Amino acid sequence: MNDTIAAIATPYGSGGIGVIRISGPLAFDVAKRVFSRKNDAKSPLHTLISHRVIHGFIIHPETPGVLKTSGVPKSPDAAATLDVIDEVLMIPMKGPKSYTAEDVVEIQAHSGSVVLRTLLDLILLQGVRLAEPGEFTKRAFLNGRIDLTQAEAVADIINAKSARSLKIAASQNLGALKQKIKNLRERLIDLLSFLEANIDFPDDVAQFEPSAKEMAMIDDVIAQCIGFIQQYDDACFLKDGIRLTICGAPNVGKSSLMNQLLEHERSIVTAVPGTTRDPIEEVLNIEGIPFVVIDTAGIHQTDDLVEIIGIEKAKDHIVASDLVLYLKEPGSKFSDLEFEQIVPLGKKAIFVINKIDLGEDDLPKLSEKYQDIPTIEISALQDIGIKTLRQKIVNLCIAELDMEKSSVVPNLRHKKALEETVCSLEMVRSGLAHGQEEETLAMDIKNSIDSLGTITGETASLDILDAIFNNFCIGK
Ligand SMILES: Nc1nc2c(ncn2[C@@H]2O[C@H](COP(=O)(O)OP(=O)(O)O)[C@@H](O)[C@H]2O)c(=O)[nH]1
Ligand SMILES: [Mg+2]
Repeated sequence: MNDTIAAIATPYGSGGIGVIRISGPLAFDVAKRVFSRKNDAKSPLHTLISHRVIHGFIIHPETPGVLKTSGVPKSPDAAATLDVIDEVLMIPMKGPKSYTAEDVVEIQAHSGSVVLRTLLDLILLQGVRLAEPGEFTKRAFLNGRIDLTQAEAVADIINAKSARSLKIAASQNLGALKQKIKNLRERLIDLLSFLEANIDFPDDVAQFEPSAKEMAMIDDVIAQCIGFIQQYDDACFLKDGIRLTICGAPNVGKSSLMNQLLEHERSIVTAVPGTTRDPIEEVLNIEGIPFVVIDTAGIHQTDDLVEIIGIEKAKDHIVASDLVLYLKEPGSKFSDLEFEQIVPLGKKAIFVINKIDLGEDDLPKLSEKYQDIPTIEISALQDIGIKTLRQKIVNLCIAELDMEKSSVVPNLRHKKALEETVCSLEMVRSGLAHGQEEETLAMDIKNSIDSLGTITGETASLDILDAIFNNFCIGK
């Protein structure tokens, strides 16, 4: 934490601008050493004004003309010998008013792998260490500028696959979840302090008498934790993508539908049954909601070993998916037995009749038993009914979801901590009801406070921190 770190903060490859970020006590000194206001000589910066953009050049400090402050080369020829790496904009940010709360310098250079790498190498030569993945954000957390939920939100923003998941991440980044957890924790801390005062100084404070007020408070905290857990269950797919599997017999047009939904040729389509073997997965956005669409091998009886493996994989995907599109063609019959073998009971499904452009009247019909499953007629080939199908998919997936409520959506780690909190609070609840001794009550309350603290980071172990920050990219 005491050293200075640097990394390229923008993606690898060519682009308009690439950013190098430096953070730590040496950041300003290093910036002054490699930066020059002009390209004809070293025009050193004596002071850096925080949060003000400066235009200039990054020059290798070991360049002969640079090292000598007197006898500075004036001619264009001499300038050409200067080792100018790039023309840049530099933004110094004095801590704590920076991303990491340390002194930070961001250098906006041209984005190319060689120019950024050369710049970074030069900075690393000045006693600066290459940052580990997520280290800038980790420092922001360790320096108390953000809590753990906000750090996690940074990764969620970077990885957001849709407008809705971005909205959730952005609200968490602003501290929506942090604030809610903090409030719950403070209420429990108040109760704990009162209890502990009773234990330590029984004669000096009013006797602790568990009242309806304490009970109601515990009930309320439990209810709020359960509410958050519910929100995780309802909305976690908004973060990870709703899994949508396309299945059915060979040649019904599964791959054609996949391509039509994606609006590009992703799956191979041929008139030969058994074309698709390995499941094909792609991310798709419908109305800002992320889906993972999976095209699978046609399910039927076969002796072809490769197809058999593909069919097994298809079945696994169906089981793991949130929604199944079950395809049939006109002229075929719907069979309960066949359907049950493919789509497990209770799985959300849409019955899709494809190839209606063929003009065939003999359309398959769901049996009585499956009247709740919506049916839709399409032509994947001629783009008929695809818009309606998209709409149906979205409606089915988000029908039960209250979008406003889900602006605070815990992740799996938070959910586990919330479950532990509820567990400890249930013990407190029954302890209060049965007049349990104060020491035991205090311990259970303390456990619940600690569990909530792992969410925001107050009581998170090093393992948790490593697990979170190792998932970041370098430079974030
Ligand atoms: N007429 C018609 N043919 C289609 C339609 N969708 C797919 N096909 C054809 O059906 C054949 C099988 O399609 P494919 O997508 O590979 O089916 P899969 O085996 O279920 O993946 C190909 O010749 C497609 O051109 C459709 O809506 N109408
Ligand atoms: Mg196919």
